[in-house]
Order: sequence, then C-alpha cells, then structure tokens
Amino acid sequence: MSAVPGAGSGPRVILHVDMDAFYASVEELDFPEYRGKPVIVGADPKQGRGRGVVSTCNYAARKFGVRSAMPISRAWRLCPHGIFVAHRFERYVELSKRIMGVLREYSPLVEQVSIDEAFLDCTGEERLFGPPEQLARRIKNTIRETTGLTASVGVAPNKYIAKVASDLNKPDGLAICETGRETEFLAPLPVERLWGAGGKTAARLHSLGYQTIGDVHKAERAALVRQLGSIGDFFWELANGIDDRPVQTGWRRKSISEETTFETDVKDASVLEKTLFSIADSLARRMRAEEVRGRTVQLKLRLQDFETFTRNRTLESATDDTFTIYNSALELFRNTDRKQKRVRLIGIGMANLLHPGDAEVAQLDLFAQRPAETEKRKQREILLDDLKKRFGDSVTRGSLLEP
Ligand code: TTP
Ligand code: MG
Repeated sequence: MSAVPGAGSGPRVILHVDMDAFYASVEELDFPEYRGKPVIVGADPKQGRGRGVVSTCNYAARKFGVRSAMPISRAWRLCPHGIFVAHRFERYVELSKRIMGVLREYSPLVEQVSIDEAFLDCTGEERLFGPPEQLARRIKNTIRETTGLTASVGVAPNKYIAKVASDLNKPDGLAICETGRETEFLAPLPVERLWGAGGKTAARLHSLGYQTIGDVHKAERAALVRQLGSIGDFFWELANGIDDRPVQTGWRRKSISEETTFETDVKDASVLEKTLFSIADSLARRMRAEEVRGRTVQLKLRLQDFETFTRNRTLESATDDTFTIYNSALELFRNTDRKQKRVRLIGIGMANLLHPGDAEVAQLDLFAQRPAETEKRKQREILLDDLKKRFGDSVTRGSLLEP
C-alpha cells in the first residue's frame, strides 16, 4: 500500500461522510425546544394548502412517512402536529464549512459532493489514525464535538461502495466494507442501490428479473448491455465492486437555483415580478454565503397546464448582486410569451459559476484537459454528468422533483 493517499494502485481506504437529516438537525441544534419532535424543513405548509416541497425532515418525522421532495401539503397531512420551518441556508453553509474543515484534518484528499457530504481518501493513514474503523469513529466524534451534529460514515475500497455504506445504518451510522469483500457486501442489497437505478430504471431491472445487486453480479456483462444499453455496462461494474474514480479535491458547485410555487396560479405581472425580486434576493444572498458568482442567469417558468420552460442569458461578467440578477431575470421574463396563461412556478438559476480564486475566463472544455481518455471513459463521464444533472445540487433537488 502506498504511503501517499490516493497514489499507487493498491487497495484504497475511501470514506463517505454524510450528515444525518442535515437541515433538520441544524434546526434542532439551534432550537433545543424542537428536539424529540418531528421537524420538517421546507415550504410553508399553510394548513395543508401550501404548494412547495419538503427539503428534508428529521428522523422523528420520517416515522410518519415524510420525505425530502414530497409536496409540503402531503407532509402536513401525514404529520399535522410536526414543526414546520423555513430554510436558513446561510446557517447550513456555515456549519457545512466547519464540517469540511474537520474532514480536512483527517486527509488532504477531501471531495465535497454536496452541502452535507464528502468523500475522503485515507489510504495509508493507518499509522496515523489506526485501522479504518477507528479512524471513522474518530471522525464521527470530532464532527459531533465541533458542531453538535451527527454524521454517518461508510468505509470501502471505492467511492460507490463507501456511499452505499454510509447510508446503511443511518442515523449516526457506520458501515465498513473490507477489501476483497465488495461483491459479498453488495449482493443482498436491492437494485435501487445501484447508482442511477431510480424509478423507471429500477422497474426495468425488476421486470428483467434482477431484484438484488447480487442478481446483477451473476448476470453476463454482455447480456446486461443488450438489455439495458450502456448503463447495463455501468451497473455490471458497480455490482462487481468496480469503481476506480479518484477522490478529487476542489468540488465545485456548478449551478445554484431557487424557485417558488404559488399557492394559486398567478396571472398578475406585478405579483410575478415582485416574486422574482424576492427569489433574486434570496439566491444572491446564498451565493454570497457560498462565495460563488455566476455568469449565466436562467429564468424558469411553469404555466398552469404544467408546461415548463427556461430562458438563459449570459452576462459580461460574473455576479452575486441581487439587482443584476433580478434585472436579467426580469428582462427574460418580460420577453417570454406566457400565452395568456397563469403561472404556477417561477424560478431563477445561476450557472457558469466562479469560485474564490478563479480567473474570469471562458469555461474550459472538460474533456480537452484529459486528452488520453478513451472513448469509453468519456461515455462514463457523460453518464455520470447526466446522473448528476438528474439529481442536481442538493439544495434544489426537492424543488426540481416537484410533481
Ligand atoms: P441528504 O443528505 O440527501 O439528506 P439529509 O441529510 O437531510 O438526510 P439523511 O442524509 O440523513 O438521509 O441532503 C442534505 C440536505 O440537502 C438536506 O438536509 C436538505 C437538502 N435537500 C433538499 O433541499 N432537497 C432534497 O430533495 C434533498 C434530498 C436534500
Ligand atoms: Mg445527509
């Protein structure tokens, strides 16, 4: 095993750390009177008439069937006595930064993948921190001591299995997959645990007779490709415990967005424009908290009949300014034909993001930076990007999934 984390081709020690019910846990931390009660973070439920979605909820609320991305009205029906609270993004970002700081004490190779989760490559750190299980417990303890929050950790020889593992014993969980035991570890798990096997893909896997990852492991690689196309190849590799993606430092958010679903569909342009302003303001505040600026402004509209469209505009320079974002979105809005229909949802997204220290240059072609990559590798990247696009950045996932 190499002494340098991430170097060499021996077995790796990869950790995936994911905070438990993150936004809801922060609310419980800051408001001790909420503890032990169901806490639901998201849109205003308006006595069951609210039309936004749940961002997340604590485990007490999950007992009632409440879940992320569920319509808030449904959460209200499932758990009317719950404590419903709005987001406080700045506070979550503050704690997120502190958590990532803790992780960096344990490895120079930390890849943040969303506001509350990260991969660490701790290969070769046994002498410093002891065996992986001890290391994982230390990390969990340090996070708890530093922030008052609990994390779940998965340890495995690769990122995919580490991520699956961190989710297995939530909350405050720990699961370890030893090197050489990858397929054994995965075999009993349902196919839904394959990365990218949600909804329709999972249903297709079931209809083909694959219920567990073990079933996929036993299948012929070529048969999977015939049955499912290129994702079949990807699933075969996952089921066989193969995932050589490195832990990459410097995770960057690629986009950030915010949207509002109206209680009743709105026709009045002045109401829409006012809403657009408050969205721009809140979005710009989050961007400043996260220290990102964006060059592309995107307006999103959903009409009464659910027809949804987006319009983009790229600015001369990146911004995190409320009025610049608002004015661009407003111009896009005024130039959009709403076909006399009422608006159900309005939102703004910012892309082409610049992070602290970035030079203000045009985006590089990602593939051009890695000329030696094979076609297959490219396909894999495209597939992964697609998956990421589908899942989105965690803070907007709920809104994107709204029915
Ligand atoms: P997750 O890690 O997916 O969820 P969680 O931390 O709330 O719960 P757990 O990991 O214990 O299952 O997402 C992290 C945060 O991202 C979550 O607290 C709120 C936000 N989020 C949304 O805003 N919308 C969503 O649809 C999801 C899934 C998360
Ligand atoms: Mg989490």
